[in-house]
Amino acid sequence: MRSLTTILVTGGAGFIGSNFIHWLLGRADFQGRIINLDALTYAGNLENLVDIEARYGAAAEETGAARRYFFVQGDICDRSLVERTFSKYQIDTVVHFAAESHVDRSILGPEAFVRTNVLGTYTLLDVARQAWRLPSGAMREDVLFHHVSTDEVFGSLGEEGYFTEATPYDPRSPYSASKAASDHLAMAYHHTYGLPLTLSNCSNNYGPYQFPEKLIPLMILNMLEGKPLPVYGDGRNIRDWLYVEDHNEAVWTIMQEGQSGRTYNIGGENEWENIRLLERLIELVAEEAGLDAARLRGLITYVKDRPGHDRRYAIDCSKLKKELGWKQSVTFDEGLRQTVKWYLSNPTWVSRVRSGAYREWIEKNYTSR
Ligand code: NAD
Ligand code: TDX
Repeated sequence: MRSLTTILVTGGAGFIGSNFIHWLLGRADFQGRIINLDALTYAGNLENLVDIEARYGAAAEETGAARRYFFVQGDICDRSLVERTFSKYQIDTVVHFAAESHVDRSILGPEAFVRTNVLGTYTLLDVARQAWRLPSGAMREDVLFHHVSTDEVFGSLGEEGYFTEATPYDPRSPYSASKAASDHLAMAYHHTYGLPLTLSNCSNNYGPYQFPEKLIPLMILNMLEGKPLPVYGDGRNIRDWLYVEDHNEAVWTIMQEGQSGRTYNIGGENEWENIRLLERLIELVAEEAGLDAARLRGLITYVKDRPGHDRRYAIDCSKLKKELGWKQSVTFDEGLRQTVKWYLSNPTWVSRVRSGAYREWIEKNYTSR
């Protein structure tokens, strides 16, 4: 029986990780503790977690409640820090989100991707293997390492077909190659050392707190600022979109009930050509922000294609649905509208993230370490 009570969340200050922490601590049936280990790269933002810190962090102790949220600033490649964190908090579960995650950056500078995604994942796996070994040499059975990965490891689809758990890996960008390597290491630690481990490969996420270098938040903010909307190539590449809360619910379902040593595909069953998605987003932003849709459409600018740009991703997630009973709960229209509203109602977050000024804000406002 998995313990799932003292959870090391890596990359918890990023987009999906911070949504995961909100989502899990908001569940009445989870009474455990979360330790968020994050290096606070450009993509990590503690402002995403201010309410969590206030409610479950050091401030909670002052009111006599048990502290359930801890933040550790550090690099997953730093072995001694990872070891200290395991030992100090007696970690029984890891959910590993930390990564360099943006394909365009991986094309410009692959080294950080190899370092964090490959070496960082190796470091976490190896520390977990040592920390969770019993004096008898056997591995504890109440522990779990959940490795979060992407559909991009499978490569690119043509007009037909879907990625299943049996699709051979065929990564085509430095980002997806580094994630593929991390997936192989994770599975190797399960097979070789018996590390209790589950792995998920998810399609494109969207929702609050996403750094505005990714398609949806970039386009929303550029519309609000009247800037060009850069569409790569012919705009007809296809992505399968999933609301971030649905991803997190799937991850938690797998952590609770997934079989150790198995991988699970998570997807939206919601394929959109980039240009069609942009047209829908324009309608929503125009409605929600009171802007003129025709003027926004005039901002669409076709630009040079991303090198090695994968044509189509589409996930077959029937195994997760059938075996573990998960399903998507947020429609694309609802999720996109909620996302647009979130960016509209958080102008301060947006301006700090756009200017990089949130770091000064953290220094001034964030006291608990
Ligand atoms: P993100 O870039 O928003 O956040 C990454 C977080 O990891 C940041 O908080 C950053 O500070 C932290 N980090 C980076 N390097 C680190 C290091 N060396 N040590 C410690 N922390 C470090 O990423 P995201 O979009 O939230 O993605 C999270 C995970 O989900 C990644 O593993 C990604 O591959 C995977 N994924 C993302 C998507 C998506 O659409 N965003 C889809 C499928 C899978
Ligand atoms: O300005 C843009 N113009 C554009 O046409 C950007 C930023 C993107 N695009 C296109 C490229 C892709 O076809 O939009 C699509 C989505 O691009 P991204 O948001 O960069 O996502 P993608 O490359 O599909 O990867 C995402 O999904 C899988 C995440 O960034 C990964 O972390 C995740 O693993």
